[in-house]
Amino acid sequence: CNCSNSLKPGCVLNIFSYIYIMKCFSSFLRIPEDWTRVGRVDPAEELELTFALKQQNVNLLEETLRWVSDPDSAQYGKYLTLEEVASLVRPSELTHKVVRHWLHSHGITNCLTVRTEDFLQCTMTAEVAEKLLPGSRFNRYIRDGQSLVRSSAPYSVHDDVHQHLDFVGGLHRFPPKGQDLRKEQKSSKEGIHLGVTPVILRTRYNLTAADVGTAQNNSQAVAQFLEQYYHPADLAEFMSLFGGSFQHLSQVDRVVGTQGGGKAGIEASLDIEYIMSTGANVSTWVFTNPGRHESQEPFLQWMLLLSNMSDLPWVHTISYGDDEDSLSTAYMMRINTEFMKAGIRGISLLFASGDSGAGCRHLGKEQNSFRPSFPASSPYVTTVGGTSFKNPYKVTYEVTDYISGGGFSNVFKMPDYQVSAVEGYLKTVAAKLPPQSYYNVSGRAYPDMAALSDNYWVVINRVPVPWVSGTSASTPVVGGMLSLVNDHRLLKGLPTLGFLNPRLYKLKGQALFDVTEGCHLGCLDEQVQGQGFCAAPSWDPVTGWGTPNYPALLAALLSE
Ligand SMILES: *[C@@H]1O[C@H](CO)[C@@H](O)[C@H](O)[C@H]1NC(C)=O
Ligand SMILES: *[C@@H]1O[C@H](CO)[C@@H](O)[C@H](O)[C@H]1NC(C)=O
Ligand SMILES: *[C@@H]1O[C@H](CO)[C@@H](O)[C@H](O)[C@H]1NC(C)=O
Ligand SMILES: *[C@@H]1O[C@H](CO)[C@@H](O)[C@H](O)[C@H]1NC(C)=O
Ligand SMILES: CC(=O)N[C@H]1CO[C@H](CO)[C@@H](O)[C@@H]1O
Repeated sequence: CNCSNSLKPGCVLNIFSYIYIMKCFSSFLRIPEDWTRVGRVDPAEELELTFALKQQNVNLLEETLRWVSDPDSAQYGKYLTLEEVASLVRPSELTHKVVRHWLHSHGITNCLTVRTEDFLQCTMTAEVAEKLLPGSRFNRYIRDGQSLVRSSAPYSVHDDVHQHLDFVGGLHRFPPKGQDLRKEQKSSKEGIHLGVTPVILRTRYNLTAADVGTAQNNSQAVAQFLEQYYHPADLAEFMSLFGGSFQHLSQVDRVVGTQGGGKAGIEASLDIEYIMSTGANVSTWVFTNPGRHESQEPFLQWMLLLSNMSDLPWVHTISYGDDEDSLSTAYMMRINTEFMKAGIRGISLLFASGDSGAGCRHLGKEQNSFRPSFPASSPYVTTVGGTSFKNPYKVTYEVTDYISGGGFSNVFKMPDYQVSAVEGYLKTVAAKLPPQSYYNVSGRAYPDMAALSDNYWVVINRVPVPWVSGTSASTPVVGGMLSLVNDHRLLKGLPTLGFLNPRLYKLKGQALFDVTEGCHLGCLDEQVQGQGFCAAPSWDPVTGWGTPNYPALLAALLSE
C-alpha cells in the first residue's frame, strides 16, 4: 500500500485505484494549516473511533425516499419509523461478524452501537488503534485553545474487513472553521440602522401574530458543533428585547448532549434565537456535541444520534460545512445515506449554503475553480442561501447577499427533481455564465431557497450585538417557517413535510419571492474577477427559488 506518499500535508492521493491486500482508507489526508501538531499521543491514551459499517439496500432506501417525498406519488408522506429504517439498512450478519471478529482479535470490546446497527463506536488506547489500523499515527493538534487527536498518516485495513466498512471516523477529519459569521458595519450614510430583528423578519415574510405553533407534538431543532453553546439567559433577554407582540417561547425544551461551559457562541445564539422567532411557540430542542473524547467528531456524533433516537424533532437546521474537496467521497456518500435515513422518517434537514459565494479553489498557476461545500451540496438536504434588503433602511424587496453560498457539486449527480429548473437557468443566463472550467454542470446545484442573511441583531453573553450576518442566519429563519407549516399539517392529521425538495421544485417558485438581482463571490482572478453566479428570474445557484412568502407557502404546502 503506497499511502506513505501522502504524508505531506496537502498531498492528495487516490488510493482506490490500487488493488492490494491491504487497502488504505483515507483517500484524502489534509491537515488544515490552522491546526498545529503538538506531538505524539501517549500510547495509553484512550481514543474513540467510529466504524461506519456497510449498509444493505441503500438503493431501495433512495428509491423509497423518492416516493415518500414526491407529492404526486401514492406513497407521499408514508414515512418509515426508525425500526423500519433499521430493518431496511441494517448491515448483514456477515458484516457484523467480520467487523466484530476483527475488533475482538485486537482486544476491542468496549463498543456502542445505534438502533440501525450500522455504526459502532469503540474505545481503545492509541497503541491498540495503531495496530488495528496499520499506518495510522496519532498526534495531538491544537487551534485557539482547542485540542484534538488525529492521525497524521493514512491508515489501511485488511481487504477482508475493508469491504464491510464505509469509513472509520475519528482519524482524519478536522472540524472546519465554521461559517465565518461576518460582523461588519456597512456604511450607514444616514446614520439610521435598520438591523434585522424577529419583527422585521415576520413583517417581510408576511407572518401575522396568529402565525405561531399550536400543535401538541410539533418540534424543531438546531444542532451545534465546534464548541458553540447558547445561554438560556441570552435567549430570554433576546425575546424580551425583540420578541414583539407575537406569542413565543423563551426557553429551549430539551438539550440533547452536554452543553459545555464558558462563553456563549455567536453562532449558537443566532440559530436558537431566530428559529424560535419564525417558528414561534414551537417546542425547540438543541443538539450539542462538545465531544467527550479528543478523537470524537461532533458532526458524526450528531448523525449517530439521529440513528439512535426514535422520537426526533421534525425540522433540523444546521450551519456547518466543509469544502467538498477536503473530504473523501466515501465519507460524503455515507453521510448522504444518513440524510436519506432522516428524510424517509419525515424529518427535514436544512443546511446553510455557506458564506463564500461560489468559493474558490486554486488548482495551479492562474488556474482556479469554484469550490462547492458539503453538506450544502447533498441532494438530500434543503440548502438555504442568503439575501439582503435592497434598501438597508427599509423593509423593501430582497437582492442577493454577495456571500450567499451556491454552485454545483463535483461529487453528487444532479437529482431529477431539479433538472428542468437548473437547465432553465443555464439557458436563460447562458451568455453571462462563468467559464465552464469553474464548475460542473452535471452536479447537484444549490441552494434551494433563501432568506435574509444580513445585519441581524443577536443577544450574546447578555449583550445585544448588531451587524451579525451569514447564511447561518437565514437557515433557522426558513426552518422556523417550515415548522409552522408542519404545525398546520399535524393539526389536519397530515404527515410532516419531510424531505422538502421534490415538492419545493414542483412549486416552480410559486409562494416564494423571486430574487433576481445581484451576484455572489467567486475567484479573484482575471477570468471571473471575483464573481461567481448571478441571480436570475426563477431558480438560480445564488438564492435558489427565492425567499418564503409565508401565507402563500403555507397554502401551497398544506394540501395532501
Ligand atoms: C444508543 O442508545 C442506546 C440506548 O437506547 C445506548 O445504549 C447506546 O449506547 C446508544 N449508542 C450510542 C452510540 O451512543
Ligand atoms: C402555544 O402552543 C401550545 C401547545 O404547545 C398551545 O397549547 C398554545 O395554545 C399555543 N399558543 C398560542 C397563542 O397559540
Ligand atoms: C462532475 O460531477 C460528476 C457527478 O455529478 C462527477 O462524476 C465528475 O467527476 C465531476 N467532474 C469533476 C471534474 O469533478
Ligand atoms: C409579503 O406580501 C407583500 C404584499 O402582498 C408582497 O409584496 C411581498 O412580496 C410578500 N413578501 C414576500 C417575501 O414574498
Ligand atoms: C419530537 C417530540 O416533540 N416528541 C414528543 C411527542 O409527544 C410525546 C408525548 O407528549 C413526547 O414524549 C415526545 O417527546
